[in-house]
Amino acid sequence: MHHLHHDFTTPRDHEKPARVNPGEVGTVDVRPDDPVDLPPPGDFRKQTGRSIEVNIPLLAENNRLAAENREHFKSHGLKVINLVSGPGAGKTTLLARTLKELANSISCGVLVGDLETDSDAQRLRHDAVPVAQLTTGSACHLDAHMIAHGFEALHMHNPQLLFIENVGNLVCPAEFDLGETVRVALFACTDGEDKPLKYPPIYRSSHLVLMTKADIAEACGFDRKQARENLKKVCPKAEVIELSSKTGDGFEQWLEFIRGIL
Ligand SMILES: Nc1nc2c(ncn2[C@@H]2O[C@H](COP(=O)(O)OP(=O)(O)OP(=O)(O)O)[C@@H](O)[C@H]2O)c(=O)[nH]1
Ligand SMILES: [Zn+2]
Ligand SMILES: [Zn+2]
Repeated sequence: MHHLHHDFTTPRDHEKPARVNPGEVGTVDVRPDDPVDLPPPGDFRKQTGRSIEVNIPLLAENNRLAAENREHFKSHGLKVINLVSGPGAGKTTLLARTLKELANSISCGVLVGDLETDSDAQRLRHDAVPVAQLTTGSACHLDAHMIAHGFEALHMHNPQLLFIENVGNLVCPAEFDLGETVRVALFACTDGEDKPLKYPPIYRSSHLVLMTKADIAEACGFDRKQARENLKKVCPKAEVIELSSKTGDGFEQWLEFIRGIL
């Protein structure tokens, strides 16, 4: 069941996001107008009843907006990749390298979500690509409403591909459809082989799993056979690609996957 800080995310409709051009990095503040504070320790029992009440309409509303996004993207011929993982699995590093490989031949845009800072957006700066940082404040995931605002800010001309880097979180992003074409989960060898078994929904809801940081798998004592078996149990249909954003190993397969959805 979802917790209290998911109460409501209302991007500030009155604040028109600044227009972000290729080569620029913009920030779109999508934090709720009325953020709900986390309850102090020991106080959570008082709060749980409320979180259960708000959860159902919240997700239903998100699903409705996600369907709208999907229609909208489709009418533009735009494909959308939603990257999800726990914190630090390598989403930004992967994206930076991916943009270097693709951005001069494919018209790309990027939305990147974090609670605070635009440091990921700055790392993704690219001459040919508009990049907007979505700062969520307390929200531990992106939702469909935030994506609609962010996409508006990007003002993409003849866009072909939108990358979304979700907030680093192995739990909540699984439940929030953004209207994406495909969802891609990153599973770093530094995460440990057991993560698919412990956090099934994020992997189960993904079309592709990227086993990242392959260059340091050995040093981590990562058992890739076990990891693949665990993924098979949880998401038997998902494609799995092992890669490294440092060395570029496995990247051809990943780029092939992307070209395959365009
Ligand atoms: N060795 C190695 N390190 C990597 C690789 N990809 C990312 N890293 C490192 O892992 C750390 C986290 O990478 P990020 O790309 O910031 O991860 P992230 O998923 O975007 O993190 P959040 O946005 O905070 O959730 C950084 O120190 C990266 O340099 C890789 O393929 N190999
Ligand atoms: Zn990142
Ligand atoms: Zn949460």
